Amino acid sequence: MGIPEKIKAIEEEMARTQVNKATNRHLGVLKARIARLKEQQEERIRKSRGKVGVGYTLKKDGDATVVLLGLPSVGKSTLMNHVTNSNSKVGAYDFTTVTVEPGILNYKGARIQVLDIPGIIRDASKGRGLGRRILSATRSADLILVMMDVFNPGMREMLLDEIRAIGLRPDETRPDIKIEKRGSGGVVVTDLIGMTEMTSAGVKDVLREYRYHNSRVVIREDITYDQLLDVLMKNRVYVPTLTIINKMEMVDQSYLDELRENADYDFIAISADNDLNLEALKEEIFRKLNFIRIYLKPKGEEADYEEPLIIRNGATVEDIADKVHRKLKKDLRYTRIWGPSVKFGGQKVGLNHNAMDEDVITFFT
Ligand SMILES: Nc1nc2c(ncn2[C@@H]2O[C@H](COP(=O)(O)OP(=O)(O)OP(=O)(O)O)[C@@H](O)[C@H]2O)c(=O)[nH]1
Ligand SMILES: [Mg+2]
Repeated sequence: MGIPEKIKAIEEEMARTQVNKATNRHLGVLKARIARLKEQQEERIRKSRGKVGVGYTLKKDGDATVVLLGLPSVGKSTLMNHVTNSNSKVGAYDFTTVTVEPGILNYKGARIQVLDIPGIIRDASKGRGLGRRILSATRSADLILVMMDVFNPGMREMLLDEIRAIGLRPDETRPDIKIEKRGSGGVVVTDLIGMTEMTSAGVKDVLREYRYHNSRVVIREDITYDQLLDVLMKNRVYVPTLTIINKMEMVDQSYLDELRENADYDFIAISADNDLNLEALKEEIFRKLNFIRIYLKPKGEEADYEEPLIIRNGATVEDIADKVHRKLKKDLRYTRIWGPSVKFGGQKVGLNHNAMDEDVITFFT
């Protein structure tokens, strides 16, 4: 039996199995088997293709990368041209854009890379339209702009499903799970209190499917087997989204009000072509990207409060050093910080210290 047949057989078994507390454990194992088979399948495709046709890899540039995801003709390229320095082709027909077009949006001192990609249609993840290779550009996103126009506001879930199918987890955070591999002792799962779906025995079964024979597992959240598998699969990308409804000038305010009432998501309405709400959109992108400002203070001098270094929240001293200069780390003796991330001004910090907004930092080389 080939891999697709095996997957199909397991899926059929899952469909026959009723979902309840007693079968959850078994379903978890079946899900794990499918996940492993799919990984093997991907691996084979990758190998057979060699270097050509592997996911779209465009060099990351700027302080963060955002990707425009939407059906054809919703106005992605128009928006791109109105907020960045680039000139992407615009047309009144579908699939005007045929490749990934990069541009830079400068806003409040941040350089944000924007990727305009071809329109995405249902089953793009299975190769329809311009396909999977294009879709894979979304994997490099720090934020995904899910774009629709006023005529098709219901396509959001379809678009999210397409990126889920290639391993993205939009608007989810990585579950709080720690797995330590050990030399012996079997699989030890710390007590799972208040879990809705999972049991310790089920977690053990799933881990065994994943060839974790000796390991200690700590789970601190009520999660599902699917979420556990996401962590085991490693290639998952957890990414926030921002929804945009374009061509707002085509409808009146009451239409938008009604849409806002009925939609199960928040959105920002714009008209890319008429520059309506684009400043508000830029602000929202900036806010969603969670930037922090770091003031660099050269040794023995005043800090530079005029031009802060802009970096994503969660950045470490190491990330900042790398951003200041590629080779700085090599000559770095120690680092001192004044500001919100330390207990006292001038505190010595290590490379993996997390910086906070408005920290002042001095590198001693
Ligand atoms: N009325 C109106 N039309 C717009 C607006 N923005 C873009 N358009 C038009 O919509 C059509 C498609 O625009 P594009 O920017 O090429 O759309 P796209 O999403 O990049 O399309 P693909 O590259 O084919 O996926 C063009 O005719 C644009 O002029 C808008 O705000 N209002
Ligand atoms: Mg386009």
